Amino acid sequence: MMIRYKILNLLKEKTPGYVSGEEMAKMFAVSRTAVWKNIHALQKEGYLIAGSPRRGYQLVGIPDLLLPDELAGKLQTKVVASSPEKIHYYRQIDSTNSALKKLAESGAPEGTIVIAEEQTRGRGRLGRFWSSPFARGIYLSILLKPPLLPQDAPLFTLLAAVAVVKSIQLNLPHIAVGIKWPNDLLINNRKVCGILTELKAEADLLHYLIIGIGLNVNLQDDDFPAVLKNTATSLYLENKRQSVSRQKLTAALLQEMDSFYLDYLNNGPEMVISAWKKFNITLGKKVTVKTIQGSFTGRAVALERDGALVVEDAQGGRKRFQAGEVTLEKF
Ligand code: BT5
Repeated sequence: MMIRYKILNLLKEKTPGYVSGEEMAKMFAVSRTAVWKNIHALQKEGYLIAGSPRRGYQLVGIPDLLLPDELAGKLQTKVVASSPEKIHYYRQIDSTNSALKKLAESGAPEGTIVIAEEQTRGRGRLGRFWSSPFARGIYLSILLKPPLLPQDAPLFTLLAAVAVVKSIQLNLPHIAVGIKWPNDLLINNRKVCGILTELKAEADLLHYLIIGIGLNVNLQDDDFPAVLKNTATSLYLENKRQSVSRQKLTAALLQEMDSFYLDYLNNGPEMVISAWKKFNITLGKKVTVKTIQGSFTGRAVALERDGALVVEDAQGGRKRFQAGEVTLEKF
């Protein structure tokens, strides 16, 4: 373990007490300057560490940042973020999906994740943006390499959606989150989470999938750009303006992703599909699906095993969609 984290663990153990620089230097067989430098590095990561010339150092606060050391300690996953090396953490990045793509291209193992406190170019589908203010939301991407055909990949957007809903339920059981096919999570009809699944594949071979999740956790009114004021929400706003622990929620989300994924590998898509059906707010509704080929209005009647949505028009004609933009129509 890096000296930095040894120091951190020691400070945690002794909280609210002090540990002197000299004691740490002896304990870890380094110079006092090295101790000071490592304390400084921890402070830069966001840990609040007070220093007193006579008594030493004291850990005063752990920030609600998604620091790998804090996350790794909360996880018991088999694939997703299953070792500290698989967690790539940035305070700021253009897009976690783009960063993970680079890692995937250089051979990163399955379960590697990229997580950031802030994205400067967070992406939605079709070149749209994802607003990602610092330390307010969860912006993370997960690399998976399931043995399946490229055309089965859309199911993974649904898998991520149910994992997010479950993790919210575990932390905020009173909040009702609904899934709008294929990739939106809504609370009271406002978007709280979006999912962007990207892949690299040949005709009949999937190389890898990158699942990007953007979840509005502690965003307050002013954190949203004006264009989203009437369409977006956050868990904070829906939770009587009480903050939610991003660390706990992220850990729960990674844990749920891992267990749904393992279940998928062992037993097929049934569990994902039945969880999706339970939380969805799309089936049975009148919908308009827009795709590049045009738009189609009808009733959403079924979800297929690969995640495709089946819509039936007034004449009984059925159409199957693997992707698209859904508007829920009022009856
Ligand atoms: C999505 O696209 O909903 C997928 C969003 C995925 C974001 C994650 S964050 C981590 C990872 N790294 C990335 O770069 N991306 C992923 P779409 O269905 O196309 O919706 C995009 C639309 O949602 C935008 O055009 C806005 O209208 C709206 N939007 C943007 N930011 C939002 C936010 N924070 N909350 C709610 N709505 C938002």
